[in-house]
Amino acid sequence: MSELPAQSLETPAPEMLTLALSKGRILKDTLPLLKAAGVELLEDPEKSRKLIFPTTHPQVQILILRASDVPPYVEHGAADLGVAGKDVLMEHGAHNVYELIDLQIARCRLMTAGKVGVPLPDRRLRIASKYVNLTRNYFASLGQQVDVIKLYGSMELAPLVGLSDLIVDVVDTGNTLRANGLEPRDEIVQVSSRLIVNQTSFKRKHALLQPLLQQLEQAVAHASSAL
Ligand code: PRT
Ligand code: MG
Repeated sequence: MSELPAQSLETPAPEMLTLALSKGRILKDTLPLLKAAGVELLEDPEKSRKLIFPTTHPQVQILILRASDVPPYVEHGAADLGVAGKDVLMEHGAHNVYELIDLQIARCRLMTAGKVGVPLPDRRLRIASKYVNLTRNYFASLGQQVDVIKLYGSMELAPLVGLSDLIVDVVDTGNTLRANGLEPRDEIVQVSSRLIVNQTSFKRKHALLQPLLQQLEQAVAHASSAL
């Protein structure tokens, strides 16, 4: 009788939770909340070229992605959880995910903006944005057909050089708009970052997720009561 391979006698690998985050403000503001839930990074992603990071929690690992790539990773189950701005979620359309917790971090406002003091022309408007779906939906909700021009950055330049009449972008202090001779016009939506979870992971990994979600919710409540 042949012996069982040693491997099969070992306990199965523990179930893992994979959380997708983006560098910058989301990472910075999410870390204290994770810490309160017993999850700390062992290495600073801002100083590393790695993309997968283990944590002090043996069953939690963190992926570092571009902000706009977080929803597709969670949607397709490559990450169980993710943190993404409401702007990014509205643009992507949150398929196959639950938006579980408003983490109340990375707050800003999604706005239209145009050149200071310049009225809108009496023709079909041209709007430049990286949020093309969101922009189209917003103007459609006002009954306005517009031409949307997709840009990947430096939106503020578009009205200055006549590429567009308005831009749609997120605004925090308004300094970037002011520095470029632009002014905020209409607020589309207030933005904060949300914890999203893949729907299948939510069911399959419920036991592992539940305590983490509870601690995160408490940390958010504690952080906002301290404001
Ligand atoms: O930078 P990258 O192209 O990789 O992606 P990203 O810009 O989407 O990521 P990141 O990390 O810059 O932003 C992540 C999320 O933070 C966004 O999806 C928002 O939900 C949220 N957030 C909060 C902001 C801001 N505040 C913000 N001020 N995202 C971007 N900005 C930028 C804005 O685009 C503009 O260029 O900051 C500038 C305006 O700031 P003020 O203070 O001058 O108004
Ligand atoms: Mg950015």
